[in-house]
Amino acid sequence: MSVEEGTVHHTGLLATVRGPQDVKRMSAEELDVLAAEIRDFLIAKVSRTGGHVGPNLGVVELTLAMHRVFDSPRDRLLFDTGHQAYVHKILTGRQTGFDRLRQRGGLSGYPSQAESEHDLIENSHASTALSYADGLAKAYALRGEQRSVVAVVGDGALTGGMCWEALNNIATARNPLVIVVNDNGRSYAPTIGGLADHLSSLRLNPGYEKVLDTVKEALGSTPLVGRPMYEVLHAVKRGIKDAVAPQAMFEDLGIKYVGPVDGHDVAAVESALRAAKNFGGPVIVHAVTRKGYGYRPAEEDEADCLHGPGSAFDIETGKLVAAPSVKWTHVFADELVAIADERPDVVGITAAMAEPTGIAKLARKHPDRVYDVGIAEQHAATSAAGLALGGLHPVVAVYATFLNRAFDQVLLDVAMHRLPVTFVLDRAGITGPDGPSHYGMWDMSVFGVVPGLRIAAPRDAATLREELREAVAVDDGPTIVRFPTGTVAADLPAVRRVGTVDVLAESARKDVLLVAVGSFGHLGMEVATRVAGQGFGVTVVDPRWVRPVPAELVELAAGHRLVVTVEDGVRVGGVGDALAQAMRDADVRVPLKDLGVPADWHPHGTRAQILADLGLTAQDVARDVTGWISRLDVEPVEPVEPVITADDATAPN
Ligand SMILES: Cc1ncc(C[n+]2csc(CCOP(=O)(O)OP(=O)(O)O)c2C)c(N)n1
Repeated sequence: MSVEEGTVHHTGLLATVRGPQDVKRMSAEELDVLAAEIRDFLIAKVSRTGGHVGPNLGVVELTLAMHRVFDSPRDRLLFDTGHQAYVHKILTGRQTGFDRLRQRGGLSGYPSQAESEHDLIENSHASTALSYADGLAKAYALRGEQRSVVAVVGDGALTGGMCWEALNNIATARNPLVIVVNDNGRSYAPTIGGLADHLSSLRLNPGYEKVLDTVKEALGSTPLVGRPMYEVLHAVKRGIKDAVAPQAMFEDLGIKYVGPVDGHDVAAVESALRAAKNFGGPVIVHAVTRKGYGYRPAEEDEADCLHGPGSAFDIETGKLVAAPSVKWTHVFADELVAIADERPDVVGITAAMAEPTGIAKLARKHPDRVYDVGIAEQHAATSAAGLALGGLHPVVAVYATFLNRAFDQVLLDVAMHRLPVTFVLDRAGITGPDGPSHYGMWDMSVFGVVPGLRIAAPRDAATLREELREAVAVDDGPTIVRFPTGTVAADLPAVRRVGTVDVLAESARKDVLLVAVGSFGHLGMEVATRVAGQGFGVTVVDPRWVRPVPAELVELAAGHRLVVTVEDGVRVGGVGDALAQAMRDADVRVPLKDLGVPADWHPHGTRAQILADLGLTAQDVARDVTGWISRLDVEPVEPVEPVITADDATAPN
């Protein structure tokens, strides 16, 4: 029932729900009211914190039905990606947590074992739930435990290869397992690909309503107790086959198919789930839902049905409350279009994230030169290799955390073939409210080991444009350009350039070489001023290209008494580690301290909060640097030396 229809008389039912057992007791009428109250609750809470509002509005009835049919936590409910588990959280005793959703110390935006025994997998990278389910079902079978395993997977996540690897195994293992396909036709944007076409042919077929009726009749009129499931399924199958034959694909795989069911009809979903539960083998329940259901701004949002506003939004309009600002993504998107206008060989690839990565801008200008491959980062990398072999220069735009998936493809399919593919990693480093799985903090370490791969970390809009151009000019191997989330840093001009390295500030005295990676340029400047205040001379450099380590960086290091690196990535194998190795190789015996992100699971919070927790603020770094240089028995000078910056160098006399 739609919130906006205003027809629901709220009774405070939601407040009485402390666990799944309270939902099991409710009548059909009460469930309607509860669904409406959940929608109101979601909209009210998420509009204050930001979060995945659209996907969760779409799974209200689905989740209610799941908790009525199965006994969580004994039965295992797995949510693929996990961004659509808010309703599950609401029904499992976590309503009060929503005031601090995605905030530091507050409720996670994804399932979390620490929060509840009802949460098992914390994946948040798409397309994994079916593999978890396969393993769980095998484990319960081997241990002789009677527990149901239920995995909810979106049509978007189904475009990921892991799902198909899992289905292949699930079909062979034949263990009882329920796969709920939450088919809303969307990833962020409409889901692409052959599978999506197949599902949507079913949804859009004029016979769909008829099919739904047939299914409802078949399921509704069939006494489920005492009647073999296959008869039910066959009845359903016959009904559907007459209309659109949607089940062929799954049944060809050897997995029973129930559906399509109206995913906003609790009773219909419940019947299908009960039937599936009792079948005793793998079953797919195909539920058709609407993303953002019951909330007009989400339903009408063409871009992504309010998939996941990052911060507070206005309930009336669905628009973000925060004033718009120029993001790193926008700078990339504009420059890519400019480059593509000049270079017909430049094409774009996105893994189901055209708008969030900015590649949509290129798609609007040159629609035939952008490929949305679905949530398939591995395929994106090797398909890019194919495009490059075919004479093009692909730009693959992904969030940094998601390229981890494609390590082997980048290594062997792209780099070993010395192919000119540029990977643009948005949301690199500490990102914030999405928590540990979304931090793009591994890229410089993981991809740093790939032979012939060059990595750039721009510090501001000007260097992002410049380094992107340098990257697409490379024609003998892959490149990565990585930048963080949020508003782009103000341009920070260099005093001079040494090789590829920008010197951002320097003083006559060469005590400390501070290597500020990427967006830490501004932090480096502030550190230099603070440390100069203590009487030590600091040279701040931005290497621009961090892999391979620029030779000039090693030479600069040799001219100082201490080298300090600061980076927005894991320390192990990071820029600091790489520079230390290069210095050892060159017999440069200047001590080096590397600051960065410890290889650990860092909780969610704002980017600023997490960086502060890690001691990556100008104040903390300045204190560290001053302590380290003092301990090297370097005497400070009085009076304090001024730091020379580009502003000074260009200031009129
Ligand atoms: C490997 C990976 N790539 C990209 C994403 C980003 N992402 C989060 S949700 C989503 C769309 C999921 O669509 P679907 O599974 O249909 O769920 P819906 O949001 O439509 O309910 C994407 C692309 C991700 N979580 N994991």
